[in-house]
Amino acid sequence: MEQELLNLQNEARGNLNQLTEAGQLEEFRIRYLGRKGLFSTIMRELSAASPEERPRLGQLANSVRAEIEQLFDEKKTTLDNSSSRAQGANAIDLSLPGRYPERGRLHPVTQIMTEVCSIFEALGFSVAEGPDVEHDHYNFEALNIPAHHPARDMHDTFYVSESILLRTHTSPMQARIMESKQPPLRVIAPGKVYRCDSDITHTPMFHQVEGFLVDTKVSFADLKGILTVFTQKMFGEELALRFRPSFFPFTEPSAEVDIACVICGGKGCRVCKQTGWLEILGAGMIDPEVFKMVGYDPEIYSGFAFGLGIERIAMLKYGINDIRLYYENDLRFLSQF
Ligand code: 2NL
Repeated sequence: MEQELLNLQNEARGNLNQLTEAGQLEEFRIRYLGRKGLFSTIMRELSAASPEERPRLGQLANSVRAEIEQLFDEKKTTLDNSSSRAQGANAIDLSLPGRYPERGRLHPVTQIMTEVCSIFEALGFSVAEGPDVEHDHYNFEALNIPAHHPARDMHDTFYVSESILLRTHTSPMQARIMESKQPPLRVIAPGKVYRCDSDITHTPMFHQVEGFLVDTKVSFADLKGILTVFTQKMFGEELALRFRPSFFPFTEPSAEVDIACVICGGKGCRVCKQTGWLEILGAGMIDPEVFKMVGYDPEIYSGFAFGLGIERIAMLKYGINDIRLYYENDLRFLSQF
């Protein structure tokens, strides 16, 4: 047994010396030091040794095991160190292709906004931007919305103070322009607007483009012409269009403009609520009261105005069914546009 122990010691030393990778260590441990390993097998023979021999053999066995364990630990430390150093060197693999930062893109609302603006710019309109925080006068008064009009209800408007508010539409900008410039004018006002409302078709902040044209002898036919060109450029030349009578405080007569449903082509579906039509904008001839408010003579000038919601246009164009998706910042949604 003594010889066996010494042989095992020699063999283990030699084997351990030849190990070059951390991965081989476990194999060595199982073979020599494991519960069913060579060392344990020899130890089982200890019980067969004579009582006089047993203490000496036991001591020898313990010291052999201790030595193998110590050598094993030393080897493990060396190999672990060198393998982590090797990994460190490999952490930068110069042969790999570079990691490109993902290319960004414009938000779908910004894309549609830009598209709407460029269609009107091509028709001779200039673009005006103004403050989101407005005076009550420009948001309501100048647009012929009197003090007790439902649009002034606290539920719709975010008030900053009694007479300062977050604009509920972009038309205050148009009123500012009319007040400071003389016709002829063709202007669009894109931007953010705010209403205290939130569900699958409303967010408290959304985007509008409103526009107006003022000149002498502007007629409803001019309004129809401009808006027909716009909807055709936006949704396609073939699309049927209809002007439906409506009401806005700042225009008279007023109309809502529908396009044939882009989903079902006019047959009736869930998106158009079985009507075959989708409302895409509101418009009308500017009310003489508005002209008086901004100091234009309604006997000389006439004009039309229109307004559309960008989120809604993008929803119709892309078939999006929940407006809140625009503002959740989820790249799985946003990167589709
Ligand atoms: C709608 C309807 C509209 C305007 C907005 C406007 C009015 C004046 C001057 C300049 Cl007096 N702009 N805006 C006119 C008619 C309708 O919007 O349904 N918008 C989403």
